[in-house]
Amino acid sequence: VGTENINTEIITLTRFLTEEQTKHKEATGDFTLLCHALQFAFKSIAYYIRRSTLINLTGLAGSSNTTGDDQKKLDVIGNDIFIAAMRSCARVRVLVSEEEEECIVFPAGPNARYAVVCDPIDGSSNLDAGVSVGTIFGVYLLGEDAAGTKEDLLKPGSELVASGFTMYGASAQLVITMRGGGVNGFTLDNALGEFILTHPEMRIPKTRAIYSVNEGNSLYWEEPVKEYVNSLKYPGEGGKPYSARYIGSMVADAYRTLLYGGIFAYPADKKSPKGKLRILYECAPMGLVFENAGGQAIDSNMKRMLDVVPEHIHDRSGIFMGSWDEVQKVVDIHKKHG
Ligand code: AHM
Ligand code: MG
Repeated sequence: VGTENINTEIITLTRFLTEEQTKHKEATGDFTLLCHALQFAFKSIAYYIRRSTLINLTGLAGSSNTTGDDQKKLDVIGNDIFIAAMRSCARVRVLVSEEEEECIVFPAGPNARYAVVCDPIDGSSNLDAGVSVGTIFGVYLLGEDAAGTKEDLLKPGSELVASGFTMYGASAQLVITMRGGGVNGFTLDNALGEFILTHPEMRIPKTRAIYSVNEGNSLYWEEPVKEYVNSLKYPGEGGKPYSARYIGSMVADAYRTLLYGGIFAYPADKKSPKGKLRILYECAPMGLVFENAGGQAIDSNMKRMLDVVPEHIHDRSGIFMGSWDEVQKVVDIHKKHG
């Protein structure tokens, strides 16, 4: 191997964050430290997922979470890892996790100015089959007068300062975006133990003939959703039907959609009138990623996902997100139905 093939100027997440921090004169370094704690949580979760079959971490923990989902052992471990990381960095005041009924409040401190939302292991029904799952996160900056309660988190996604996700697939892929910024993708190099910038300035293709939805729910769909999906499958004279891709892990379906384009949907329907996915730690963080990559994310009322304000921390919403043109087709069909 010639030395010219060795890249000695790789951009690690640590370097990326340091460079971002120096771009912002007003930055205190608190956000950077918070991100370091986040990346440690991702690395740990990735490590346990990879080893789960070997160290008896498959299967149920024997408990259920707030909404009655059976918890997997890894759901419990992922949640504990995430909480410990957020507590120990001393930059977080309030944490909402899918696995915790109430929000977790950490001690007040001069630097604990952030609120974090997370789904530690999303798509955990896929875990025991070795199929990709992910962690979703969002970060809010608390106001000076914030009391440090869950009310501080009942805000629209447009107020997120950063969000993203890590997919634990063939490799661990971290995607992060900041408000008003671009979307950057990193790959975990297991040997170095570092996330390396491999997908700078990600842009979602404007259009692509791929749809991703649990079609087993079509019996319960509202008319416009049925019509929309049918229009993809039966495009009429000379048209080519769309390809279907559905993993059942939002993070994995979202990551593919971000790279290849197309649309991911989990609409509200007659069985789940509020949808399935959670606003605070699933829909809003994804909304910011998709918008910042040049796509769209909307709810089942055709409202911008980032403008939806949850009333409760675990509230759900329907969601359509993906390539700009693909999501627009959903909007147009809904408009027609009035
Ligand atoms: P979870 O948070 O309990 O893992 O559920 C969320 C997951 C998403 O990752 C995925 O998009 C969806 O549920 C799949 O649901 P379904 O099995 O109804 O298609
Ligand atoms: Mg989830």
